[in-house]
Amino acid sequence: MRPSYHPLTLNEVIIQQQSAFPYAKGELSQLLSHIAVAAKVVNKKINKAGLVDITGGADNVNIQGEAQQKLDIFANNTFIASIKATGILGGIASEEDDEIVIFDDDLSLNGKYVLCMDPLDGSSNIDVNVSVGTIFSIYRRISPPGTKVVIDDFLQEGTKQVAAGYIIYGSSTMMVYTTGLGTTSFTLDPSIGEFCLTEKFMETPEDGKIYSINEGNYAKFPRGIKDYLKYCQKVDEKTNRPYSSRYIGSLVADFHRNLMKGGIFLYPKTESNPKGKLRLLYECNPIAFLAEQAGGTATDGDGNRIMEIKPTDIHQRVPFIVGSKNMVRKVEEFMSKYYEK
Ligand code: P6P
Repeated sequence: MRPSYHPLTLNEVIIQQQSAFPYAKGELSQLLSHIAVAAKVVNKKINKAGLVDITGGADNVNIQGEAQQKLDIFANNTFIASIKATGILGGIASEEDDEIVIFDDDLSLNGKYVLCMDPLDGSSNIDVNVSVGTIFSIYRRISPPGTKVVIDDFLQEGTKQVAAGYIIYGSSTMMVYTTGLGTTSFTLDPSIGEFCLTEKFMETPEDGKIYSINEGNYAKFPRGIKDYLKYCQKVDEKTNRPYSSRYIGSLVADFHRNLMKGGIFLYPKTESNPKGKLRLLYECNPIAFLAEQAGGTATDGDGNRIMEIKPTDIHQRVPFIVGSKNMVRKVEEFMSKYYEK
């Protein structure tokens, strides 16, 4: 009989789900457990960020042209080291590395999986103590085991993901992941150093009252997005519109709130950025997988399901609309009036 104070840990839940998982002989479970270990190491560093010289820029710039924060580099190195140690992965595509990182040791050459990750998303918020996150996505490789992984192993549609998740370093540190058997959340209990089960089979409300978008870009939004925002802000004769605008500028934090409460996150295309800002492989696809597994939807605003977009580049950007099913549908309704015919 389990003592009532001891909730199920991440490892226990993974093993439970493992038995229902078609083809993982423990590798996937081991991989998720190693991701959790790296997350604890990064979490510890983030929690002390204000006290040690680890915040602020690292005086260089990543492929996105964004100033790399010291914690970005620390997180990237920590996740790569921890995941490589499993020997299960053939390589990694990371926001912080221009090219794919190939693991060519004997063990990893036979690794069955590849991983895409944003090691510390929203890192520009670190210095102002706003929640940040790690986002990851796992695929089975398509190139033959025993060889080095190749770029095509990473350029798979999001529907091919075998697992995806994020860690949110917020008022508490949580891991939310899916292996296609629903979306499950865990909360780190620092007193025992374990991620403990919080919610299984999360369900995001079909409707919500929150919209999350950087309205500073309003002038450059497509007509359909402007129409949707006016719809949200319009005061209805009978009742005030119930919508609230909530935007923290950290994808994981904005998405996590909307996943729990219902809502929509939008990073649409603009005249100056027709592909939007967010990256398909290690931001949009994993978040889309989690959203869909919780009953939500994710599109590019032009009627295309995010997880069906065929990637052409590991750092490819796509417009991103994700959240409560009926809210995404409403955006698509407004946008469809102006689809290029
Ligand atoms: P903007 C953080 O840099 C990030 O990649 C996401 O976490 C976040 O949703 C978005 O960019 C914020 O972008 O242009 O609104 O500052």
